[in-house]
Amino acid sequence: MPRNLFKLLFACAVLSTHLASAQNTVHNAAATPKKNLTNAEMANRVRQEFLHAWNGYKKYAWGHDELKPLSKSYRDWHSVSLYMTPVDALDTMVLMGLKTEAASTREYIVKNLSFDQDIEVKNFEVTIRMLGGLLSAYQLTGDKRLLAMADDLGTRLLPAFNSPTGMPYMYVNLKTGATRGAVSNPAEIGTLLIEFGTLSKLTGKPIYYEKAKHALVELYNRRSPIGLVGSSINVETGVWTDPASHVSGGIDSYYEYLLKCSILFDDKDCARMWQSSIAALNKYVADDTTNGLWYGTVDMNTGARMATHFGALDAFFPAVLALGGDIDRARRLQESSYKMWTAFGIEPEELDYSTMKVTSGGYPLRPEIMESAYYLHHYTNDPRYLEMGRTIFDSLVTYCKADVGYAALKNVETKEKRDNMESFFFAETLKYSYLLFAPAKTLDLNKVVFNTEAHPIRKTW
Ligand code: DMJ
Repeated sequence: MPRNLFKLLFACAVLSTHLASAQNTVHNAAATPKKNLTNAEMANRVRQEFLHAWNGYKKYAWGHDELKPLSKSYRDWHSVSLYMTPVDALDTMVLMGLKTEAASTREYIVKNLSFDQDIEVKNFEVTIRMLGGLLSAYQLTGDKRLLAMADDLGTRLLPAFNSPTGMPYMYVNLKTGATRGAVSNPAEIGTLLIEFGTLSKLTGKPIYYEKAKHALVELYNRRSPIGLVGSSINVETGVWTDPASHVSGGIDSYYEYLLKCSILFDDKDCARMWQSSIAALNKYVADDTTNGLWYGTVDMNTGARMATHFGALDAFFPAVLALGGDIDRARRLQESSYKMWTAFGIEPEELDYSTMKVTSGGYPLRPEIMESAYYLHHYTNDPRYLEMGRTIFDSLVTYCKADVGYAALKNVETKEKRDNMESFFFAETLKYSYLLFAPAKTLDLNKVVFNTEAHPIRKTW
């Protein structure tokens, strides 16, 4: 990096830290929607809001998994903390140029985080947040201690795959390897290969790739005759226990990883599985209505429509469609997601798109709609997606900003806040918001693949 540019970035980071320490000023300034900010000003605004949330976490929840922003306390997922927020947030800090903060957070994680704990963790959540976060931070910083920690974590998660089918159990104990949770779903079974595969490539240990790939193939092989998967499956018997097929939570990132693993690993099986899956989704699950394009719920065996529901989680799909080259459907679906957002001023967890009535009204600070705006802007350069990003970010600040950190909403119609700030707010929501407005050179989307928690992985093999 040229010296002057380095100095400039450093000066920006210092300036942002100073701005964030004057919390009240930042709060009041940012609460007013800013219509005419340049992209650079928007990126800086996102960075200030990151610091507002991060400083809240540091003050009231440091060393714990998450900040509880309203009660100004903290929440740990288990009996000991796994430093979920710092691990999830680290690569966002690096990308935002917050060098001092990133360096001290990295040091803290390396010195304090231990996976040698007698706790039962959710394989999927720990893989996408912790393994993904450690691997991406390793690639961005070159700090080999992070790779060693990822390797240790990967080894402790491997017993999850010891089911009769090879599809992983939901839970695994990090110390004993004991497993639990035979009834799982496509997202939890099929969203592991980016992380486990990358671990294999970076450590030279093939077992991680093999286990995660085998699980993905076993799942795909149980697709229905019309090419769809259901919502839940028993990993011991391989029998589906819920035939509802959609692209929402519980299935979503299974499809995402078929495509992304075909790109990241040049894996031809994944490419083939993606091609046949997207064809089935577009034939049966897509719902082209007078109210726009949506993806609803159908029976995996018959294709019969079961529900016309779409929600905040489904809003990741335009990004995947765009990455897969289907810009037309990506654009149309993003318009539907945006309609869902603007109908209430902020998006609900789920609505019925045939009536536009809310069926589940919370908003846990989800990133997916911003992720899709970022992908679509990258592929089309259309200012429409910057406009969307501005509106979405303005609503976030207006409705979710708390005195300390950011808070989820209990109900998007009343805008009542909930005492919760998930780590994905740092890993994803703020990262995609920043990248949408930051100069393209901050991170070249053509050169990385984001895991489903927005941790960018570079193909160095
Ligand atoms: C994240 O943990 C991941 O993006 C996951 O794939 C879906 N849910 C959350 C964010 O909404």
